[in-house]
Amino acid sequence: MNGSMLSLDYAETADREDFHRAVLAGLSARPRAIPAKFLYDARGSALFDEICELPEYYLTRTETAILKRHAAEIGRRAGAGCALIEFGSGSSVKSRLLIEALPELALYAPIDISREHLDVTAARLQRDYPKLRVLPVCADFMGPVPPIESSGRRLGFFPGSTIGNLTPAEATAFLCHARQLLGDDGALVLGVDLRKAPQRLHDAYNDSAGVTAAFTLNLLRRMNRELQATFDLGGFAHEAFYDEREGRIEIYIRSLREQAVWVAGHRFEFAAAERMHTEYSYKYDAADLATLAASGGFRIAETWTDPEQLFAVVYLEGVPQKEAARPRGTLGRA
Ligand code: AVJ
Repeated sequence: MNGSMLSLDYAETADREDFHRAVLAGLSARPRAIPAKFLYDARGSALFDEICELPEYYLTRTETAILKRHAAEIGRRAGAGCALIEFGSGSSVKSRLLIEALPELALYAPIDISREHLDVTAARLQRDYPKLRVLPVCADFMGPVPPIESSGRRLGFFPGSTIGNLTPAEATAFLCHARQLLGDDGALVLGVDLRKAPQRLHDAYNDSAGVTAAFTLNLLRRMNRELQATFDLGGFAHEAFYDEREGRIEIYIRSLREQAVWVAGHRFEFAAAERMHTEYSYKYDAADLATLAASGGFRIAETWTDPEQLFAVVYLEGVPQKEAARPRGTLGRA
């Protein structure tokens, strides 16, 4: 990593101990569930990059096309000298589009839970943009983030429909948190997958090459490796379906038979056909989006979509505090 690059670290929220704790809690809960953020170890991140290239997985290429088409407009809206803060940056491919479109960008601060991914990506960006101040922040963007020093207006970037992994309550909590971090004059560029024909959604999470299945089941491999677990990879299957009423894809790991597994010295029994939840992927429509934005103290300044209306990139502006609806749960409850 670049020796001169400063970085901020809140990694205690993102390490092996956190995984250990979450897995034991998740396997003891009913129904069983493991948080989606743990899908992204080195192999999981590589498999996700592969998913993004699949013919069925339209999300990444559609969002990239929207960003390309409207990057200059985003740059004009944000204005000169702002600081770009990315939530869950992964390999930062899309960030380059904004970095190049934002005039006199003062800072690029990618926040990511995966230390290796973050360091590699930040070093590469620093090399490609030697004059840009790059400040990698290792943290879970849902939790506390160390103070980031920057001048100018703050522009948040949360692409990829990562917000789709969050339940509505979690998405609201995220937006409130982002709103605080970005400040009163802050803005947020948010990528969201839209509601569409169920078959199209089903195919995107059940690709014919089996990459999505490998991505989901990698969680078992990770437990075997990091938590001395004894999962038989052939004894479980990936399952993904679209629940139209809820407007979300649900993803599970299903046990193919009755079996017992050891994880970090604890024994867990799985009934035949019992499933373990790994992900939600919420799909939005215009009304959902407006409600979501307002619940987090933002208003929608602009919505850009592709011609097929598969995906949306929205530009959210912070609603000045006095006008803002208070975050849910703080009113009338004290
Ligand atoms: C990274 C959360 C946007 O929900 O589409 C893709 C993750 N899981 N295929 C999504 C995912 C299975 C992805 N997000």
